[in-house]
Amino acid sequence: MEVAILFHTSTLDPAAKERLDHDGHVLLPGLLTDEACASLTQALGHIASLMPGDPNYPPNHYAAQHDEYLARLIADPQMLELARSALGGSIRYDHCFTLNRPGGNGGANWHSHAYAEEDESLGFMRIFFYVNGFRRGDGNLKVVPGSHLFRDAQVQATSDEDLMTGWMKGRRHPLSGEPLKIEELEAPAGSVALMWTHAAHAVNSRLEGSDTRWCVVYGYRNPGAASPARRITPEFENRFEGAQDLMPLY
Ligand SMILES: O=C(O)CCC(=O)C(=O)O
Ligand SMILES: [Fe+2]
Repeated sequence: MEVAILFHTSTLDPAAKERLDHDGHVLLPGLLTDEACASLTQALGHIASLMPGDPNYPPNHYAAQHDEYLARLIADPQMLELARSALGGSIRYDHCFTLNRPGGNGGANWHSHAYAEEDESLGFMRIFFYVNGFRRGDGNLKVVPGSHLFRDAQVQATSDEDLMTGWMKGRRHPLSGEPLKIEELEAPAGSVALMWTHAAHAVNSRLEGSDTRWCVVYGYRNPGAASPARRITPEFENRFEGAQDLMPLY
């Protein structure tokens, strides 16, 4: 299979890296090429057609194992360059989830994700492909800049108000000293978002009548700790060709 160029550029420039580390996320508008968007739309539609599937290995949580194009992206040289420009040289692949949200989808409550809470030298990066983007108020991602620096795997709230009166209350951005605040993102088609795993985030409902928001996330991390997010079957770990070094837990 011929795989087209994925990104227009695959290095995170110093300003983008600075924003990523300061805010916990960075949005890279229009990074995906049109060819990649076309292949991704097809692949994400393919995963949607396999749902719900095996409850133990649901296709959306093992997406790369169910689609050849998504599998190839795990070790795509541009993908690895982007992941390494955030994480440094030593990385492992962790998971590939589809996050397709059709019209009327309920979004996601506020949460963060776990990895190596006690060891700041170990990072976990999520790389989201927002193939057809999103507008504010319609399946958009929301974030709290600075929240990743608390390395709290337990952030939870069912509404913005809950988060503001709960987890956010009294907390300040550890670097700027400003009170934490919620930011609603907007992403044009072809956008990629990078996010450190401990960042507080949520997703607004997709409006009834909106088309499906096509999205896939790839997780990469520095090896060194157990990963509760990891979704790789033993068969895939052993048979994946071209990325053997990326697949082990440690
Ligand atoms: O659907 C999204 O945009 C983000 C979903 C999410 O919270 C995640 O994958 O960790
Ligand atoms: Fe999440």
